[in-house]
Amino acid sequence: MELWFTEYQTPAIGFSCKSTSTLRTEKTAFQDLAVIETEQFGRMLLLDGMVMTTEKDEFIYHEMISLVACNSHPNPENVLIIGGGDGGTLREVVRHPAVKQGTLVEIDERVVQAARDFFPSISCALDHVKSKVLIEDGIKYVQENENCYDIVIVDSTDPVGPAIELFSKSFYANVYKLLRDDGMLVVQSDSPYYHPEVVRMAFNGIKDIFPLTKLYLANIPTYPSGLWSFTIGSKKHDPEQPCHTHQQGCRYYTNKLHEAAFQLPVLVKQIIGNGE
Ligand code: AG3
Repeated sequence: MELWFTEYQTPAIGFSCKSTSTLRTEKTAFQDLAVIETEQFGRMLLLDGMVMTTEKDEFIYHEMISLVACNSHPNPENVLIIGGGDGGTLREVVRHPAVKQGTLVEIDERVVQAARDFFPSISCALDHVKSKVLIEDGIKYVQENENCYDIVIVDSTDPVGPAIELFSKSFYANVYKLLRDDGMLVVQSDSPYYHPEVVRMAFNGIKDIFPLTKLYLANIPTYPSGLWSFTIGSKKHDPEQPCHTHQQGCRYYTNKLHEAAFQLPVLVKQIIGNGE
């Protein structure tokens, strides 16, 4: 018998994968968590029925959410990741030669545990000497700290469930205070095809707080529509221009692609009002 998992990416479209086994299903204090084995993408982590990451294509998202900011900030010594409990973003951050410490603040300890149990290639840097892992509410964490990070990366789920507030203006304003004078904020800002309203909300929310705001894209096969957006708010440095050449070991990111990722199709420019 064939077993298939489907993420309903919108009420009108589903993305299905043939699954060979189910490794874990549980209700955590925050969400439904599942780990399944798929034929096409290897192991897949699901939260509330949405694909978070897979063994085969995780590198695209994790390199792109981490290295664009780390390579365009001249001195990215202290980097904070909100969410991202699987550890993939942290792995890319601590691999960067200029980073001295990567701090991960994940609200759901069970996500970290699932990553440790089933995704060794993604979670491998959770115990790295440059890593610090805190099981805490990221929203509270940004309220309570000030002026201490060079980069903040929000590696959240879509804006449903515990992540809704991570897309709010008050959250972005608290991140602004948490960043040093030349800091940068990066968020995953959803699919321009299926959720233009989320792209717009993230972009406009960040633009209201940060002097420089830019959107960039990556192709991620297991995320809705495959075309995924990220938004960067910067206090000073232009995120489009890499000043570090770090790209060793990458399978998606290159310095040239870094600049190209900011070249937006007309339909995406229209969503964010030309970015002006
Ligand atoms: N964070 C972004 C997941 C968004 C995917 N959305 C969806 N499948 N509807 C993933 C965490 C990876 N570290």
